[in-house]
Amino acid sequence: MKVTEVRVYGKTLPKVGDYSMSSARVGDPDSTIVEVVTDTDHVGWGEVCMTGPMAQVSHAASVRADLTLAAPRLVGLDPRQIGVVWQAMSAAIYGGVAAKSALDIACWDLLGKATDLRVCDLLGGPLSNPVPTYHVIGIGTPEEAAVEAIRLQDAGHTKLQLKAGGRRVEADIAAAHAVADVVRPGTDWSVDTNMGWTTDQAIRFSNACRGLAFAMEQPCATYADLEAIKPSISHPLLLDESATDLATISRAIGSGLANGFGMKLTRIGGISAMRAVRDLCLATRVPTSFDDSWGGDIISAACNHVGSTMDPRYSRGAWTSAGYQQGHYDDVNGVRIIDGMVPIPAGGPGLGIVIPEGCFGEPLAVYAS
Ligand code: 0XW
Ligand code: MG
Repeated sequence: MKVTEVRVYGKTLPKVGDYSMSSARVGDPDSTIVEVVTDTDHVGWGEVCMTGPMAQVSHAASVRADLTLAAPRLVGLDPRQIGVVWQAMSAAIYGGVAAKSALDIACWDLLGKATDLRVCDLLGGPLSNPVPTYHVIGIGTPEEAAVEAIRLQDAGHTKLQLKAGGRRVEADIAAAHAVADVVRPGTDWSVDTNMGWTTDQAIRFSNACRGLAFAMEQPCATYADLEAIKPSISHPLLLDESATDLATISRAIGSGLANGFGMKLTRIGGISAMRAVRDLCLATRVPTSFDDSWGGDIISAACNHVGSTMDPRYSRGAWTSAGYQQGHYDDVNGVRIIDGMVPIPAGGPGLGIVIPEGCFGEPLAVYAS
């Protein structure tokens, strides 16, 4: 099997409802999809989609620019040899990990199709199906947060994330107490500011919410900030945006800084890197989620497949933006949240997602020999 062509598409994902984080109110994200075509007529699909230029370091234009360097390197390679693919991509561009991650995901899709195995089977087999996910409560009033927490738990969600930051910390404190009053036994929850607080605000927040059973996700912007607040907070600390690579993740575990992670596949290297994070977190019994910033059925399926193979005791869930947007690429097998859980897509080997002809219109770019 050899790659003959790589096609890059853009797809706007119309959002449903409000989705606010400390740094941005999410609009209609612009997703980048890659189609890797082979000489055996197998096709692999990958995707990367940022919520916008905040709070990720990449965005649609930067990803597509990075693909101009990384994508041509796949032409002529055997996509099943994913280590060889990474070597070739990284010889073309040192950074560009989000673009490389999308191509990595397409190669795993192809490996599955070539072996007639689902991605989860290639990763050791599913330990969960359906796979737990978590749902976000956006930034709002205490009453709004409590009402949404009740609605989500009534819908079967047992993992919640309350967004905070970008306003007076007293408002975040009030919202957290309001959610705490309605969280039911068995519901795990976290408060995530997407780097939005100063160290002072994070410490004040934790002190004012002492005894409330949530974890704090990425309360401040930098790894050093998180180290600075760690001795002064009374809540478990989850790293998200600071968990930029396996070395940093390993250091955060080894030092005891991290009590868990909010991981994004395309921030660290796609399915290949997320498999390594899964194994490290399993070995050290540090829970992690299996997320990405945003996206359609392809990236949601990739997160779901990897998340399904994690020991459930250490899975914080595989997030999908499916609950916040209209439609699917694959109307039959697309990623759906059912009672707070996400079934593994059943459309066949690889990611299990079947992309209809013309789904993404004309490609933005085509790379061929
Ligand atoms: C909840 N997410 C995975 C989706 C949004 O991009 C934000 C992100 C997070 O955990 O920060
Ligand atoms: Mg987060």
